[in-house]
Amino acid sequence: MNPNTPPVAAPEITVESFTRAFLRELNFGQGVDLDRASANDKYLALSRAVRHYLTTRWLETLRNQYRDQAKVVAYLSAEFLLGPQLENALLASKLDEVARESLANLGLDLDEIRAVEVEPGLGNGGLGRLAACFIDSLATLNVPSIGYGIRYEYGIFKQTFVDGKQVETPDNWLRLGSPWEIPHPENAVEVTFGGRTEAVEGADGARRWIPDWRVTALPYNYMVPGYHNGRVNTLRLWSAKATHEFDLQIFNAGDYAEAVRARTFAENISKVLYPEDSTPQGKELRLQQQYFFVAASLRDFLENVLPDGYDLTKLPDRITWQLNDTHPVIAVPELMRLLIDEKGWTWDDAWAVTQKCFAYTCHTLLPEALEVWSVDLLGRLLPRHLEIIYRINEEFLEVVREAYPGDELRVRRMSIVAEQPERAIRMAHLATVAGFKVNGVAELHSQLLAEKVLHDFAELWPEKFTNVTNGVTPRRFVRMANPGLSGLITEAIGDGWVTDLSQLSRLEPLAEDPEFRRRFREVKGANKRRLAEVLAARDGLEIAGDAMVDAMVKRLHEYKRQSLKLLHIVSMYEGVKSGRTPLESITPRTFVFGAKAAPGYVRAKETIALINAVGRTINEDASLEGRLKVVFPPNYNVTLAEVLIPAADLSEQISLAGKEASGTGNMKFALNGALTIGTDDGANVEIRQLVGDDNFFLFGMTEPEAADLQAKGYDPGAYYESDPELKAALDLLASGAFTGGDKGGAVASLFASLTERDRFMALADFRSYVDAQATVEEAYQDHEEWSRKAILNVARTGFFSSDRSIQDYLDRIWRAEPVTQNH
Ligand code: B1H
Repeated sequence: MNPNTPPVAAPEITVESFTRAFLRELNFGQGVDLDRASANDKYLALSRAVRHYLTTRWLETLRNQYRDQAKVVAYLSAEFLLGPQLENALLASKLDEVARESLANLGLDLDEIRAVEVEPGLGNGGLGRLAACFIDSLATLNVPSIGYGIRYEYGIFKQTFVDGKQVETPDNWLRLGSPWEIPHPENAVEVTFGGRTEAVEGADGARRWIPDWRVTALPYNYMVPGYHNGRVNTLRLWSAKATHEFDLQIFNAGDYAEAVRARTFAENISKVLYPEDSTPQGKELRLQQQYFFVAASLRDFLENVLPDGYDLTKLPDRITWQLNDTHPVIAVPELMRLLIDEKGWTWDDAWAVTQKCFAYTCHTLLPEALEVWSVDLLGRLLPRHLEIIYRINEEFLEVVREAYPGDELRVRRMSIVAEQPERAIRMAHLATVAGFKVNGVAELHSQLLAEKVLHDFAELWPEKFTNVTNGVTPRRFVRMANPGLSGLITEAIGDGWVTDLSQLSRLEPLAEDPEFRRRFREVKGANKRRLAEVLAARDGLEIAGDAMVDAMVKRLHEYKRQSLKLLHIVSMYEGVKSGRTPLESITPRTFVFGAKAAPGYVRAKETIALINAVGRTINEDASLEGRLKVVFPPNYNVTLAEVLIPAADLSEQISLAGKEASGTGNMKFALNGALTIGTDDGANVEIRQLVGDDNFFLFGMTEPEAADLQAKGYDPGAYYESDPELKAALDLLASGAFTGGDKGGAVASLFASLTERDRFMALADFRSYVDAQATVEEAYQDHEEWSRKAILNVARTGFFSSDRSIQDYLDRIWRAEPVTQNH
């Protein structure tokens, strides 16, 4: 890039110029007149017009970045769950009002056009959404950074229900065109796979890798605008293309069909996101995806971001590669390979630099979620990397042996190479050995990481371990999702909170102001009516506009315990039906579920079917007079979250203590004025500490209590026998009352799992959960007091901004400086 290119002037922001820009895109970009334009035409034209306004800033950011050569944070993540882009771009570029007015002048409605957007679902859940919040905050905090990931052609599957059972269909999100991406074929790089290695004479550690197949990684750039600060960072997502070699083969080999098959094979790499949240499957294609995007990203940084001839011994001054879980950890041996085999460095020099370039974020505590690659597979796909990992391990184990002479048991525990049940590479160990920092995602999680999952490593290198509690972007999840509340807050304390969420604490005195509480309730009420409208239009679901909204939205997983929520609902229902609970005593409540199950996760799918079955029975039971309602809109995604969360009164965060690493939905709900009913798990612990015990409904075992019970031997039958309400609820479920008399299938299977061998001990927490729910009922009766608590939740949870998380990463891990844009 020529740094002397004169900057392009930013287009003027006026209603007239915006209208012209929009019409130009409609006429010349889409080739249609306004009267003939489809909704999608308008959406694409509007998006491109907005994009143009941001592009000037983008080019400027890139130019400054090149000039300043500042340290860059590269966030390597297999998932970025971005959510809809248009509104965020409008907000960041201050175009929201202008666009609305200019469209209105043309007789168009901005919200109608926005509704056309299909969100890029390039992530599974919390981990992918966290990456999206982080790049938003990095841009807003003026940190030079790049997100690197995969441009999956199909994102997370679309969920539908057929007879209440989950059915997955492909998410063809690119079908109608994606106005937010710009392909850069000139920056394509090749990534190779397979083959063998051979010796290179006289080299220290170097080997030659003779791969046997290759693909082209084609980058697509996405803009990541900071909020009102003139910075636009880049998210670079890679798409796999067959190389020209494949085309030549078509002619040379004469086997046309085989050549086309090979093309398809290569392009499969970025075809689809693996829909597993928390439980990675050791599939070959997944390892291909991981190496594909990581190899392309490292090469891109070294060749396109660094200036020609950059002295790579200074690499740690220019970059931190943040590893979002173990998915990109193959980057470690890849950097070693580049330095040793391609640049001719010695092993020791390469290792010295590599160790300073990577930091690792762990997102889990579940042993089954820790990624492991069989040596057989890794050696077949990446033979050179396997050799490098072996040598890293050898040298590492020497360090261990030196620190703990004679402790071979420890050596085996810590080894990067597992021997049982098959020889395999433990990616979390590799990341911990190579990373200069390892962090968990909430206080409790980081503590348990150091005490349990990575205990030996924390003992050896205590200074390596740190915590960065997760956060969420206040732009998307408050400012955009909840315009009513945002207006109320801004009126009270000004709009500085959007980029400094700690200012929400200034709302605290207003919790005591009856007028403010009234207006707060008014906003909540309007948000509920908006939710009711969306659910009616989207799914034909009907909910009351004024009932308590009790929401449990997150991936379906046993450890999150949707089944415990279900038992509570069944128990309430059973109470009314058996006459134990007078109907009039029940506060009208709408239970809202949102959850996708991994397609191969049978128990999770059975739970979905049962929730739908119970919901149907309750919703159709006229004797309840509509006081209880259960809705499960299919295909919960970011778009729906933005409507649901602002409408919620109660946030369900009920995982078994010690299992949920952090949670981020919990933060979004609290910030939007829902009270939490939750266990002492993940970031719930910090939420409760901040909002105070009076404003949080705590229940269940603590982590040490749960660990204790597990160790002593958990006997669910004892709970079933000794708690008549629990027994009645379980028996009602087992009787087939919700499943048309069917006592087998999902009913029998869930019953057995809860009463015989539940790893997540739902029955042990049932009593305390149901009691806490009774407290909720009581508290909700007192509207004034409930609003007070809800406002205090908002005022006291400013800590959970992802801006704060990013500042913590900067202080504790990256040591990179923000670079101010002159705008
Ligand atoms: C989280 C994952 C995850 N932890 C494997 N681990 C995946 C693991 O494709 N896979 O194989 C995908 C995702 N996701 C979540 O991360 C935690 O469960 C949450 O507690 C946490 O809030 C979130 C962000 O840190």
